[in-house]
Amino acid sequence: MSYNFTDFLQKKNEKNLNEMTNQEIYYKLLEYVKERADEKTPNKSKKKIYYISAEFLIGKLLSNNLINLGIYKEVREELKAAGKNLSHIEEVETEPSLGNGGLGRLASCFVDSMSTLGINGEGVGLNYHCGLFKQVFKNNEQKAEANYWIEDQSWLRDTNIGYEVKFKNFSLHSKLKRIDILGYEKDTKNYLNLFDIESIDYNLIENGISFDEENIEKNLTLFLYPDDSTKKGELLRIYQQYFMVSNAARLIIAEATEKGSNIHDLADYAFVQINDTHPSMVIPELIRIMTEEHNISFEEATEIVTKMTGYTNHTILAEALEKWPLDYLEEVVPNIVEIIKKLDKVIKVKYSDEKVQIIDEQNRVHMANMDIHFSSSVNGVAYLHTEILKNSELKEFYEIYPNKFNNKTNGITFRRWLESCNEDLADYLKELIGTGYLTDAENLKELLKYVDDKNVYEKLSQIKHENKIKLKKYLQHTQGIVIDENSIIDTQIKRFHEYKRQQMNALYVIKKYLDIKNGKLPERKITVLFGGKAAPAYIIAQDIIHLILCLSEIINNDPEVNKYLNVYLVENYNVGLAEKIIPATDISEQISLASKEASGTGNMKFMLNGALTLGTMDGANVEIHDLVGDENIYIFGKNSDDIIKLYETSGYVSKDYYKQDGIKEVVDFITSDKLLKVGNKERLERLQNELINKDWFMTLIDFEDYYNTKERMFKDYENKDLWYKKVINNIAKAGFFSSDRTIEQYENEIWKTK
Ligand code: Z15
Repeated sequence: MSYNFTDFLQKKNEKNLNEMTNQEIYYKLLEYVKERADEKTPNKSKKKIYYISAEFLIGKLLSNNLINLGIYKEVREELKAAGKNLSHIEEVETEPSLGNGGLGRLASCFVDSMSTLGINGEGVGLNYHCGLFKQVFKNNEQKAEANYWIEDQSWLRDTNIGYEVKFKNFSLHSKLKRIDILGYEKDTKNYLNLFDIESIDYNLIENGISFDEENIEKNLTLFLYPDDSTKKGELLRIYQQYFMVSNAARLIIAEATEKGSNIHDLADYAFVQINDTHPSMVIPELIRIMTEEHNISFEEATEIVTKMTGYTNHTILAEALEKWPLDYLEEVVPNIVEIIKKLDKVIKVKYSDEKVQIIDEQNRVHMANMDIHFSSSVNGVAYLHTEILKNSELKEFYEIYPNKFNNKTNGITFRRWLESCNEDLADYLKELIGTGYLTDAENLKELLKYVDDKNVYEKLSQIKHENKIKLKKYLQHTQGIVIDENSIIDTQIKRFHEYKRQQMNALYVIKKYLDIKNGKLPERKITVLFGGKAAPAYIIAQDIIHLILCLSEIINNDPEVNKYLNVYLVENYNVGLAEKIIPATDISEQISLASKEASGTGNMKFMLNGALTLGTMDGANVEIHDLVGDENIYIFGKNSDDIIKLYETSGYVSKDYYKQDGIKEVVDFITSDKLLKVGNKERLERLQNELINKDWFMTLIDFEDYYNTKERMFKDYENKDLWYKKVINNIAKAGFFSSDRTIEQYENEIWKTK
């Protein structure tokens, strides 16, 4: 049988475990896991999936790999016997933040599920040397620092695979690095393929995350773009995208040829899933290679590529849909501009509607439009989102291609988001219903036989309490924050964006503060936790962070208030922090303006870990509501039809809401003396002005309902039986949100590798 970690150390003539530092042990575990991963064989099938994505927010890999190898507990016991603590060793690992948020984390859950299901499907992306910036707070503001993650030893493996990528003014040689993606207790594995350039120049970094943007040959993979949703037409991004897809196209063709493809039949060997528009240039690039190098006609190449690609849309925010000026593309990759123009002609001949054109009247290339015309599948990421795409945002396309449109509601991997992050809950669930839920998540429904069992309520509440204590210790140790484990924990963790409405939660905090000052005291102490980064170029998002940090300073230091209310914004929110915060949370804030959050995936993680959702009818919240029923979720606010109508008629005037009793005093507080004393006048005034005179994401329209619904939640929390009955219902129904289910749907309805 296989050898354990101690055997491995002996074989390598290492010191005894008890003589090693945590750091040394971490690096030896890394080697050991890699050796164990070598025993697995890559999945095989004629057709292979290439999930191309500019982001893979993989998070730390040690514990996940140990779990997937089925040796987590065994290793922990070996370490324990030598007086070592696995959770301290996990702290040594640097987190690879190769993604901004939901889209990147989704890609990582998907590669985990593809491996677990034994699907021959791999990720393809870029090996950024600095991941998403490290967030630090100074003077109640966010500062961005470079975030290196690659060390001499890491999960990356070198390969001798590399290709030449031609840009207008120079060529670059790539080299492929790989990370093993182990399925849960499988003998097979897949790779995450991350392309890199041959030499990176760290000296190009100037200050924080600013760097010399000229020297593309030395900086192409230096940084992950920090903009989530608001994309500016920067050349470097085009360089990155083309580098990624040109390498992907080469890899696809090489692997297919190896298996016997004559390229005319490439669609039998490969399917490309395009994750948002960032990899869209793969379409013209594949057509280019086929026509220029394989003697295939433009018509045939187009047909093949259309058959072998699918596009996933992740947003309806217009500003997030990439539109590259033709000049920019001309300057970077003239070779594919020719192809794009030809594709555009094909469409112009067929359709006169300006909305469906690839190149618009201002000579901008609409990447999504190209994807929709020249791929065989277009999917949204939650039921409501796909409906909005079909019926409003992409209506004109839906009329042309009704059969291309389909929905794939997002999911999360339960191995990381339950088994690994909430071991006590996972173990307890196993006691109640066995281990089946780990590979067939629908088994969680068996929990329903315990909905009325008070012993189960008691145990679940104990586990939550323990998780709060663990979070408290961790935050105290790493950030100097001391949370109260006896308080109700109310959490909003996600990127800062106006549509996600952290500002509405901040207004709630102000109202609660004023309530307390006026003698209206909560029954139990409330801890409001925020976490998230704001794109450095997104001023209002920075202002919202500033407001929260100022509120936190005032409230946590006010002895009249801090007995009842604490507010914290954790620094440098990332996957690792999410894994600690989610299991300790009671209230999951999912309060985006209806119609704006495509899906959300944090909502699913909280539900699975025994928090109740306070949310709008948006994204996947709608499906959570359908599954658990009205009585097990707290829904408030206007619905998406109302909101879409308001936008169409310009019917929302924030000032009308501002003037109302109960709202005015709260908004006015943003520029009160109290706040100005700790804050920056310009930022606070700008934010207040935005709320009163613009409020594009309609914070004020939902504020009253939000406040009242939250109050009802606090009241219900005091009735433990009532609360935990809802919690059990949520966990039991969370099976639908396993990314295994999502990937099975992609496989059965789009990819068809089997
Ligand atoms: C991103 O993380 C998402 C959409 C985008 O257009 C970009 Cl650029 C980044 C998110 C959505 O906002 C979120 O609702 C969704 O759950 C996630 O993608 C995964 O689909």
